[in-house]
Amino acid sequence: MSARRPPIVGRYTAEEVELATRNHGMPLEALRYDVTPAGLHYLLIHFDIPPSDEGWSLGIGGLVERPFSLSVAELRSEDSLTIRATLECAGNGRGQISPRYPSVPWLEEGVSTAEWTGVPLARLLQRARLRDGVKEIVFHGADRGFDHGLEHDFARSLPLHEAMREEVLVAHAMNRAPLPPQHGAPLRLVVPRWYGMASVKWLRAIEATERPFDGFQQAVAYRFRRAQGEKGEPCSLMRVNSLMAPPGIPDFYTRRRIVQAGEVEISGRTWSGSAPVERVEFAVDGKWTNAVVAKPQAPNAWQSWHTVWQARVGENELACRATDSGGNVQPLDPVWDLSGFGNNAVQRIFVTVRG
Ligand SMILES: Nc1nc2c(c(=O)[nH]1)N[C@H]1C(S)=C(S)[C@@H](COP(=O)(O)O)O[C@H]1N2
Ligand SMILES: [Mo]
Repeated sequence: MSARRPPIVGRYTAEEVELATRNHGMPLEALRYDVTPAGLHYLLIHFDIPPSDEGWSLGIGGLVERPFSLSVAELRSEDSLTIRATLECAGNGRGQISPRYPSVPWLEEGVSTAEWTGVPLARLLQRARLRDGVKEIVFHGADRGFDHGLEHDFARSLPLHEAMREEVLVAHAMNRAPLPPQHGAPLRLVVPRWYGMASVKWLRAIEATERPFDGFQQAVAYRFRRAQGEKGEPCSLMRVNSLMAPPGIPDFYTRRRIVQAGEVEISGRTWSGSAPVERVEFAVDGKWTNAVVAKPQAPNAWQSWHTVWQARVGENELACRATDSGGNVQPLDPVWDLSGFGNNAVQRIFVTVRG
């Protein structure tokens, strides 16, 4: 295996820019939609989008009594469930950390919400009859490439009890239309509440195992680490987070906001994988006040929040910060991570208020 890419400080590299153009984020004005229109949903594609040919089938095997496979048509004809779920990339916020890991340099736009339609994974696993001793379910994607010099298909696993959660879906539709190529056509896994890497796209095979999966994307990537060489903790549930839609109008190049003095409606979204969000605070130049947080619109989707800002002429820094019912609160500054995972530091927006 070749060495880890060393961290970088300063300007974004050509490689980071190329990754960022392939993997666009959600424009923050799209926080206005309960369900993100498919074309505005963020993207994270490690390798290439694989072709989804006519003969695609999904195999279910490994440590099971009755292995079987399903065509896409068969999967579509099953009773289905539609779940509204927020996905966020574990690397969201990486571009704000210094030194940063050379990868997709997300600032804060690697998050979106969609309606996913498909078959509960648990139903397929029950049909295959898991044998005693199964500990994990492994999901194999059809996309292949290299990382750290290691050639592999994108693959991830879930502990059995997570895989059996009723809202974990093998999805064939996004926002009531067939999955687009970039979001996993023809089939993908959707694991609500977990960071996005768990929701394996271009799903080809599901495998029950008795041993912890040691694939690259499980054992090497997607672990929180403070130092090189540490084994680290696996990324799982999304950390508590919030964003506001930038108010006013932007300057084209700097994206700095220009706002008219007076009452300004501020609104945004908030989410946490482990518990509903109870509180969102809004700050102007470091002075915090409580905003109004709406109840969850769906159990696995972001919540909306809003407040009114009395904007006076001048330069201001706006921020927002969420606390979930488990008492988890966003940090004021990024917490450093070797790979830039799990940065849920508060969002800051610089605004010029004019008279
Ligand atoms: N097969 C496969 N599945 C994948 C990925 C991938 O590169 N290949 N990227 C993962 C990551 S890191 C994220 S954040 C989500 C992004 O899903 P989206 O592109 O539909 O928003 O897909 C996950 N599933
Ligand atoms: Mo991701």
